[in-house]
Amino acid sequence: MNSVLSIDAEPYAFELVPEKCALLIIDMQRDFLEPGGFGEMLGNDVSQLRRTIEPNKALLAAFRKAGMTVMHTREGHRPDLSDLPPAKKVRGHGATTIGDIGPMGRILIRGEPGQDIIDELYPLPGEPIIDKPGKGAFFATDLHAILQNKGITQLVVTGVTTEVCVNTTVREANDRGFECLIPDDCVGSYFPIFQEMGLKMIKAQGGIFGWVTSSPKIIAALS
Ligand code: TIU
Repeated sequence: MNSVLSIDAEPYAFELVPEKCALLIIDMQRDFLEPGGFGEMLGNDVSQLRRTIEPNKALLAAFRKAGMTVMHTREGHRPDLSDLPPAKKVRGHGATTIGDIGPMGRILIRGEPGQDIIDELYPLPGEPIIDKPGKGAFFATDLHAILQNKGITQLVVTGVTTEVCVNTTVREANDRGFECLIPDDCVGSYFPIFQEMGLKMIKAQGGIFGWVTSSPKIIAALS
């Protein structure tokens, strides 16, 4: 029988089954997090995201040590932009948009340095990387198929940004029957109010989309 680890969480304890639970790290990409990247070029305060790096490192190490499933996502598009909706390309009316040359290569294009995952959290061989064209990790990807084939029914979701790609992915996962646990110190937003509200939206109404905890509680349970 599978063991169950009870994790203190809001709105109530999360019953984590290690064999059925994966860590899904969303979009910890250089262009979103590194000083001098596209995120900072747009005027964002990357320190709001960078505070999640160390907690994610510790949580990732704990999942790897426990032999549990770890998966990573990257937001990005094909170099020919054939999977980039015109509406996404022009959104914001910026001078520099997706596909243009940015500070670390073409912005959000697969294979470019800025689109890749930061060194601190770089995937190990065998850890699936999901390249996603949307904000949610399920849209137009093979994430659902891979999770089903691995027998995964629970997700610990971390990464950036809390209110955009993390929230969208948690909602997609919830609708597909996955139970989602979000450690608040491992998700980040450029905007403190969105960080707070993005987490509140998940755990409100009896955990309408999922549960919120902090990474030390997960790590303690796994060790
Ligand atoms: N990964 C992710 O959240 N992509 C974004 O575009 N986020 C913003 O907050 N802009």
